[in-house]
Amino acid sequence: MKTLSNEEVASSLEKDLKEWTFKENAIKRDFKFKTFVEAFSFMTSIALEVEKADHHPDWSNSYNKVSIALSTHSAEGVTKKDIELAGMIDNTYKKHE
Ligand code: H2B
Repeated sequence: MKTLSNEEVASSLEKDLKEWTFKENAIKRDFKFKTFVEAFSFMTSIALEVEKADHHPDWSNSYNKVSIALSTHSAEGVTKKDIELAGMIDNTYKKHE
């Protein structure tokens, strides 16, 4: 799969993914919850979906915070799959916040 150009990534973020930033060849967003259980339940919902799609986030969790970076490792950059996954993650967040 081919990577998107910097301009293509920037315009996708501007349009639908306003909370995401583009840095270090990945798109990134930090999420915050009231509790660890809420953060972990958000991650669990995402985990089941990404496994089905066979496209996985790079992420970390600290108590009630989850930091996510998306890139396509095999393409060494951001592809359409990452933009789609960011949209799915935002929708999941709306159900969990
Ligand atoms: N996730 C991401 N983010 N990038 C990949 O290149 C990738 C992946 N490759 N999940 C998948 C799994 C690959 O390893 C399997 C074999 O399809």
